[in-house]
Amino acid sequence: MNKIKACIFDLDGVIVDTAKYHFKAWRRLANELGFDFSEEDNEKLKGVSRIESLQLILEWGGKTVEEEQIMVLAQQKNDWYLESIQQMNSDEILPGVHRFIKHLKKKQIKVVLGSASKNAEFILGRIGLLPLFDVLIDGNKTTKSKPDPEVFLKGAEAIGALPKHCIVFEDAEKGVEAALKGGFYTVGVGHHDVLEEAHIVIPSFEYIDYEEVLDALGSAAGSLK
Ligand code: B16
Ligand code: MG
Repeated sequence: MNKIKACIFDLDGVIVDTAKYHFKAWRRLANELGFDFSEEDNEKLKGVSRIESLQLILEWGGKTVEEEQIMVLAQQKNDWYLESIQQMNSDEILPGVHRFIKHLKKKQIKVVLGSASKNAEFILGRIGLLPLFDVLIDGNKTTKSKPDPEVFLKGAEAIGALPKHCIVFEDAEKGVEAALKGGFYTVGVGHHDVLEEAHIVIPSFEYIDYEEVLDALGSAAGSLK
């Protein structure tokens, strides 16, 4: 296996579980517009940008709104979302993530964020992980949504590494697709049935260490061209 120079982490669903806060805010918006949507539907919003999420939700509710209303509704949702993440703290870091990232730092592997969220820096600050990241690529620095690989390619470029020397950790199907398209070693974090395209899938970071990930990737993906 090639020498790995960086690990690129998605945020929501990999480092923290903010999906529940997104769901609460989107559902409140949908309810105000006179319809509801399920937690199952919410799954389809993982890794999807704010505006595209809104467009999907409006579609599910059979609503059409004026173009200028789109930004107003997205802003309203974000205000509610921001309210609920104000008090986030390090208790919300998903199990094993902090240990895993600290180990990468010791090994001098670069730690990069590759997230669709425009609130990523704020969240990393709240949970105390911001100082551990070498580079942040988030929704403010990208123009194309996953499954486009832009967010991960920009992350690799920022540290001067080729995709084949980076590992991407992703919890969303579209994120896994993006990482594979970009030519990265790809680790799905979560359920195998949703993430089966990834080179390997881990349920979480709780019982796994970096060397085990490398071994598993070496057997599953070998050397990436
Ligand atoms: P914001 P990720 C994504 O983050 C979320 O999974 C997705 O549900 C959200 O709509 C998107 O960020 C945009 O977030 O409204 O905070 O800009 O999984 O790519 O880290
Ligand atoms: Mg995610």
